[in-house]
Amino acid sequence: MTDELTPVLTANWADERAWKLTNYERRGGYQALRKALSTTPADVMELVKDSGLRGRGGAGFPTGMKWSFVPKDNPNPKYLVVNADESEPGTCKDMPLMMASPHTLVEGVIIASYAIGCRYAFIYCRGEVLHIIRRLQQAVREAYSAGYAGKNILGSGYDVEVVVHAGAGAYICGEETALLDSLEGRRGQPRLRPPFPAVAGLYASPTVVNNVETIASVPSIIDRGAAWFASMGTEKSKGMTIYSLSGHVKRPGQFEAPLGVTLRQLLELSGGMREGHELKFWTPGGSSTPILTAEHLDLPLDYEGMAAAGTMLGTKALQCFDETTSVVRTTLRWIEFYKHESCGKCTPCREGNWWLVQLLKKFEAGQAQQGDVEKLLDIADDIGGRSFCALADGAVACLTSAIKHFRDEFEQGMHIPAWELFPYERSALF
Ligand code: L3W
Repeated sequence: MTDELTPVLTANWADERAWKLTNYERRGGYQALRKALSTTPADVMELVKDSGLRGRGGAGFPTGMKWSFVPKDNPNPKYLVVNADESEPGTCKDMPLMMASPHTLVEGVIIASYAIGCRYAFIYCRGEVLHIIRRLQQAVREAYSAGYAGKNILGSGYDVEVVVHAGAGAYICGEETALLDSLEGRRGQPRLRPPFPAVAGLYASPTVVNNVETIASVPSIIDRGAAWFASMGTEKSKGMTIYSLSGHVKRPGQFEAPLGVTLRQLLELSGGMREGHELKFWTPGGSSTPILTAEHLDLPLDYEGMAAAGTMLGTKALQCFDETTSVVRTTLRWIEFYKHESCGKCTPCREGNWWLVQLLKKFEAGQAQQGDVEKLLDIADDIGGRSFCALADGAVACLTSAIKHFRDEFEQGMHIPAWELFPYERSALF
């Protein structure tokens, strides 16, 4: 965004070697850590609270408040776990952040650990992204060698061990409690909440689980102050953030902007929709958030603006589809993803998504019958709100919103098989 206050998180991405410690330090890296260590943990927590920073992983929970839930009188160790298991469809902000500037995250981890009084911090990263895991490990090694991590950090007397952990590539492990199960060495499946991790998380001990972008925002807040951060964004959605634009746009990619920017403004930055085509529908935060249409181009992309439109800001993954896209087929692809990724623990999610796929395939093949739209909605109603975690709610959100906005396409004949639309491409499709 052209706003002089941003970019912050993406500021150095164009520098090919921004990931090196020396380059990070040259740009003022780890000064925020020095500053934090010269104050009390309570001061750091208060600053983050005052900044208005909210979780960037999807739910937008106030970060400082989450940190303050960690009980001080609990004798167990306290843990910080960074959720770097980014896998929400369309979401691609944490991976480039860790690749381009891993030290921003590592510095944030050490400051956050100091604030909550934790001595063991974990970065739980998707197992498939080996290049990012290596980059993080390298950054953590550099931080140890320079005295920013480990024992007696910068002579302050404060110790913290930072561990990079590779997951095994399951979407469910992005759900915070399944992630904790996985980190403990078990099969990743969600736990019932409460208790929330802040009270009983890793090894049943107080654990703060925060998204990569959330923690990476902390050094700049310490460095430039809560008022600076709060001067960006809207009344209740403060600061800058990274939006991922993908789909039928001319220049897909990551765009950093203050919260509250509109999709119309972001589309200008990404060159607009591809030539000769128009926006038909889009997701505000990946496929787990109800879809919107061209009518919603001017809504503020913040937590409140999206809630008022009946959706969620989520991970800010703006997938834009033009008028050539079948909403039925897109929904089928998404539900296939959720069916595949359902951990199977809750029956409505495990069985319901399987049934939705069977039925949506009938729509795609043009074989759906009278009453099948109602059947889809009925199954969706049996899934949403009836499972341990948000995977099931996310799965049905794309379907019910697609029916809300494009019911005619489900009821009429746009569900034409792909090979009838593009007869010569059949072999490429299957
Ligand atoms: C202590 C309380 N802590 C809430 C904490 C809670 C969590 C955070 C938010 O799902 C969303 C979901 C996806 N005492 C607390 C408390 N907390 N009350 O606050 O909690 P919650 O339940 O609102 O959300 P969640 O379960 O964390 C996250 C949506 O994000 N999403 C998914 C993204 C997927 C990825 C990925 O790629 N891995 O990020 C996208 O939109 O649908 O609604 O920490 O413990 N009283």
